[in-house]
Order: sequence, then structure tokens, then C-alpha cells
Amino acid sequence: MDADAACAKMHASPVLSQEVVVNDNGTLRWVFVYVKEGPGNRPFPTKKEPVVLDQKGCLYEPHVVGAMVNQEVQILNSDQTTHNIHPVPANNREWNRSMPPGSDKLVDSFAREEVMIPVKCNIHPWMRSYIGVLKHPFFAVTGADGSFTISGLPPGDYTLAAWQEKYGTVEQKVTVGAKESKEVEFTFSPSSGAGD
Ligand SMILES: [Cu+2]
Repeated sequence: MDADAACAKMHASPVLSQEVVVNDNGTLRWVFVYVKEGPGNRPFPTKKEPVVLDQKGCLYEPHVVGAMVNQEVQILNSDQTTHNIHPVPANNREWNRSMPPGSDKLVDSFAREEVMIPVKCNIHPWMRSYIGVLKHPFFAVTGADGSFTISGLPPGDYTLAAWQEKYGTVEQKVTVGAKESKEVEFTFSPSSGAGD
């Protein structure tokens, strides 16, 4: 981060990589957990509230985020330096845009499902985030205690998947009944997935 003095001066201590963030309780943060199979082609209304991705301290905040297909995604620049945000999708339209300090927010969306879309900054090579785009609202990102909650799932049989940028994807089947809650735990190992 010393490559850009404007970035370095926003941090009092060294900034660590966010590729693998282990919480105090030994769980992983920034794991994208989602329903991979089960909802079929049932339509779900697009969430009205925007997904916000900020560029702050020359990092993306949040590091991992989910969005529904066509849900509004707002990109902010809270920094006093220029960022050039560049999502690198495999299945959606690619774009990159420069955002000088004080830029208005960018508003965009992704038209097709894709888990995950890497996002990079063309100016700061360490900046990296991931956006998971799904046709349904059944996804979550693990927090500082490693937990996640997916609610409102109709009764049925599902495949749940948990994606981690270094350890890849692990899957589990789950069956939920009406008004039933299920607890699911995922375990990653260095060999659990190839990552990407
Ligand atoms: Cu940047």
C-alpha cells in the first residue's frame, strides 16, 4: 500500500490481506453461502434496497457481497485518491470506470447469475472484492463470528454451497419444512476446493 501515499496514510498499522480472514473463534469471515440448487425457476422479486460497495482506505468494503440479478449496485469512493473499479465477470458485461475523489456514486447492476464476480482496481493491485449474483434472495456472507442466516426459504430440498476465495466451494444438502429452522455448519480444508 506504500505505492500510494494517500492510501498508506489512512492506516496507522500494516494492512493485512483479506484472502483468508480467521475470526477470533476460529471460523472464517467473508464466506459466501448460498442456495445453489432447489429454488428452480420460481421468480423472486428483486430486492429494492441497493447493494453498496465502498472504496475506503484503499480497500473494498465489504470484501464480499451478494446481490440479486438486476438489483441496484452502488459504488462509492470515500477516499481522497482515485480508484478505477473493474469487475471481471465471466457471465456478465465487463466494465471499468475511474472514480476520482469526490465522485458521485456509480449505479449499476448485473443481469445474469454469477458466483463470484471478482472486482479489482486498475490502480491499486491489492484491492479485491467479490460479488455473488443470484436470481433468488437466499444468500449470506459470514460475519465476524463466522455465522450466516438465510431466511424465508420455502419448504423443500436444497443444495447449499459455501464459497471461499482461497479454499473453493463446499456443498451440503438440506431439507427444510414449513416454518422449520435448520442449523448447517461448513468445514473447509486446504484440499476442499481449488479456489480461483
Ligand atoms: Cu484503488
